[in-house]
Amino acid sequence: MERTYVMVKPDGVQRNLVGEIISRLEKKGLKIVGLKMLQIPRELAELHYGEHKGKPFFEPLVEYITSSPVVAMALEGKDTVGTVREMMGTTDPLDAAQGTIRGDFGMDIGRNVVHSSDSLESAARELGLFFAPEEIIEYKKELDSWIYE
Ligand code: IDP
Ligand code: MG
Repeated sequence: MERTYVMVKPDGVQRNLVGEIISRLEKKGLKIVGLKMLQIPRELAELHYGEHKGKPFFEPLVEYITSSPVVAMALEGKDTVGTVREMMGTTDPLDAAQGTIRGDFGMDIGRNVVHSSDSLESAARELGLFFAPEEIIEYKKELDSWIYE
C-alpha cells in the first residue's frame, strides 16, 4: 500500500469541483486517510514548490496556490502515486487526455485544478508538509475486501 498527497487547488475550490474530484478518487477505490481545507501560507507554498524555485512560473504559481483555500488529502491504496497521477492527467490541461481531471476540467496550465505527488519520495515529503502525523488516520473499511482480493 502507498500513500500520496493530493490537493484541490484554489481554482478547483472556487469552481465547485471539490466534490467531483473527491468523488472520482473515492469511487476508484482509493481510501481517504486525511482530509482538510486550508489557506496555504506563502512559506509553505514555497517549500511545497521548492523544486521550481527560480523558474519563470514560480512567483505566479505561489501567488495562485496561496490566493484562496485548497482542499488537502492523503490517499491510500495500491500503486496510489502513479494511479492518481494518471487520473489527474498531464500538467497542461489542454494536453491532458479526456477522462482525466485536468483534461475534463481545465483550460490553462496556470489553472490546472489539482495537484498530486509525482513519486513516493515527494509523497512522503508533501504529506509531512501538510499533515501532522495524528491527522493521518489508519482505519479499516468493510469495503476493503470488495476492492482488493
Ligand atoms: P505537476 O503539477 O503536473 O506535477 P509541475 O511541473 O510539478 O507539474 O509544476 C507544478 C505546477 O506549476 C503545475 O501544476 C502548474 O500549476 C504550474 N506550472 C508548471 N509549469 C507551468 C508553466 O509553464 N506555466 C505556468 N504554470 C506552470
Ligand atoms: Mg509536480
